[in-house]
Parts: sequence; structure tokens; C-alpha cells
Amino acid sequence: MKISLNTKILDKNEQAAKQNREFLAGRKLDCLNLISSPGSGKTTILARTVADLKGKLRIGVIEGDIKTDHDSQRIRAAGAAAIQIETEGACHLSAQQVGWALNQLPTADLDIVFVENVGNLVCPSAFDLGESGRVVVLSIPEGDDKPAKYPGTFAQCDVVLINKIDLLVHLAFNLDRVLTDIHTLNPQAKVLQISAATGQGMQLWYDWLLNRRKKA
Ligand SMILES: Nc1nc2c(ncn2[C@@H]2O[C@H](COP(=O)(O)OP(=O)(O)OP(=O)(O)O)[C@@H](O)[C@H]2O)c(=O)[nH]1
Ligand SMILES: [Mg+2]
Repeated sequence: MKISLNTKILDKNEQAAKQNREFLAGRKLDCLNLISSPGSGKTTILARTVADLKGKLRIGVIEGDIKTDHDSQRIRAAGAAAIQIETEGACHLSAQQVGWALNQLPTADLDIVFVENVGNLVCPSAFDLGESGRVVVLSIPEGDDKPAKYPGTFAQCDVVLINKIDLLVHLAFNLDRVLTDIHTLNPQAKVLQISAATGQGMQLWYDWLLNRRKKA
């Protein structure tokens, strides 16, 4: 019984994901799904990206949180359109929710939509949103064992942002171990070391984003 219910939920999600993919392709819109633990710095990265790429990349953001619209307010303050989804307890965004939010955004005037998923390294990676790429954010204070402990999430992404690199000097974090573990799980993934607080390495991220657009 339990298995068939799960299958139904996933089937519904898959149908909505397919519709989102078609919607995005029809508008030549890139869409990146950001996945991480709570507090890794997703909103800080996005707000800085919006401000720094003003005039170079037209960005919209879909924010997923269990409660509050704090993150969408931060994105709007940085200068981009943002739609908040409050999941009211659900640990991930669904493709249906993202489909609804895409319809609220001024997509005709955008190049890319970022989806900031609910902070969680487990559930979001199991749900296809119809996105064109995935970004996993890992921050230094979370510890260097996270890729090994949450292999599914790190195995299914295009880029890993190692954020809060400014804290590396203060904490026992074996960067070599993390780089090796990510490479073993996902040899294709690009790994970038950044600090959304200080700006260190952010240009590497912007280059990755802008190159992606050129290739599309
Ligand atoms: N030192 C340092 N702090 C950072 C950096 N990036 C973000 N922070 C801080 O980390 C905390 C969490 O940042 P958020 O951007 O809210 O993280 P988030 O992943 O969006 O959090 P949730 O949406 O709650 O999952 C804030 O206090 C930020 O100021 C960084 O590069 N270095
Ligand atoms: Mg956030």
C-alpha cells in the first residue's frame, strides 16, 4: 500500500515536471534548483548574484521555505522578482508548486530562474522539478563528511558550491577529503570554492553561469 501511494505522488510530480520542462524550453529559460542544508548560504549567494549580474543576466527566483517570506523579501531587496512558496511542513518543493510559481514570474523578461529549495540534503534531490540543472551548496561549518553521508544529493548535480570558504581557516574541515568524495560520487560536477559574504570566488560562479547561457 505504502509503495503504491509513493508511486502515485511521484507520478503526479513527474507529470508536472514534464510540463515545467516544456514551459521552460518554450521560453528558452534556464532553471537551476539549489539544494543544501538549512543555512548554507543559498539566499546570500542568490542575493549577491542578482546584484552583481545586474544588466548581464535577467534573474527570477522561486523561494521554498516551510514558513515565512523572509528569503523572497531579501531577493526583491537585491533587485530581482521573487515568488515565495511556504510548504507548511513539507521538506521539499514539488513540481506542481514550481509550475504555479513560474506562472507568477515575468518569465518573458527573464534569462534564468533559480529555485531555492527547502533546506534539506535528503528529500529535495528525489523530486524532479523540471529544472535544467542542479546546484548543491555545502558550507564549511557543516563539516567535511556531508558528501559521503548524503551521496545521492551530491551524485545528481551539475555544480557544487563550497560556500563560507572564508571560515576555512577557523574550522577543522578537510577540503581535500571533500573534493575527493565529490569527485568519486560525481566526476562531471564542477566544484567552486566561494564566499558569498566576502565575494571570494564569486566570479568563478558567474563565469560558470554565463558560459552555460552561451552554450544553450
Ligand atoms: N561567513 C560566512 N557567512 C555566510 C556566507 N554566506 C552566508 N553566510 C551566513 O550564513 C547564514 C545563513 O545564510 P542564508 O543565505 O540565509 O542561508 P540559506 O541557505 O538561504 O538558509 P535557509 O534558507 O534557511 O536554508 C547567514 O547568517 C549568512 O550571513 C559566507 O560565505 N561566509
Ligand atoms: Mg534561504
